[in-house]
Amino acid sequence: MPSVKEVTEEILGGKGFFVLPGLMSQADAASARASAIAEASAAGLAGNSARNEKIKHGTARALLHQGELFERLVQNPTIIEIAEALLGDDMTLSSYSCRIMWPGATEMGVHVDYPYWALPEPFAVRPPLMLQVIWMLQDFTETNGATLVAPASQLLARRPDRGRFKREAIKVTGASGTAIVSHGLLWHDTSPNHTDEPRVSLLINYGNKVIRPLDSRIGEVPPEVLARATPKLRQLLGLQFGQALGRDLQRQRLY
Ligand SMILES: O=C(O)CCC(=O)C(=O)O
Repeated sequence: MPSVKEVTEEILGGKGFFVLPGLMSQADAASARASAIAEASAAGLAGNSARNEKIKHGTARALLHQGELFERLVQNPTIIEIAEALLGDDMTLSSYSCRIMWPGATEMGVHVDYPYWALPEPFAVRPPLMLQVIWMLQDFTETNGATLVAPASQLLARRPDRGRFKREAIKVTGASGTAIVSHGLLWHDTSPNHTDEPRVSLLINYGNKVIRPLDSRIGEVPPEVLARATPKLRQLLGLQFGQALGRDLQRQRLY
């Protein structure tokens, strides 16, 4: 296991991403995958806009309404350590969903992550505003829609250029339970799913606390989830924003 420093340095000043195998058990990955497929199937082709219908991508959201497994997965201690080293120990959860690439799914389109796509350029690599975690909920293979990344593209600190991405992108394959952690500025995409099984990723975006969460309803969880929430989960849900600001003010001796 690499040190947190090695991982964060690679994310900021190196390839922009790090692949961490075996951080989630295969049993947890399989359960999370089954829940996501069940939820998306119940909702039809989830998020069934014309565009999603065409590219055969679905999304399962509201994961914190779907049982304790998802509460545990979003607090993976290794990932939290990396996220806090990059974003501060008061960072929060910005979005939490599963991307389902049904058989025949095509690329979703190269992009940087929120909030960068919602901001005007120029962007800054430091301080990072967002860390994306792409969890492989089954093996990501050459043919089933594995994630594509352009190494070191975060250093360009600009919106993706499709031609350059095509030339430089590599496919990240790996075993179920692997996490890809990346800078929100890294250019990335999905590859086509040529198999007859859905490919599912668990997508987590952790953000600097001052960035409004992408999912504006991220803090709306069922009362029983709130009642059993750990301090870390409360932090992730943005419930400790006031205290975090208080610490910032104290550090600057403003009060
Ligand atoms: O599932 C993946 O491989 C990446 C998906 C992604 O980047 C996204 O939904 O923004």
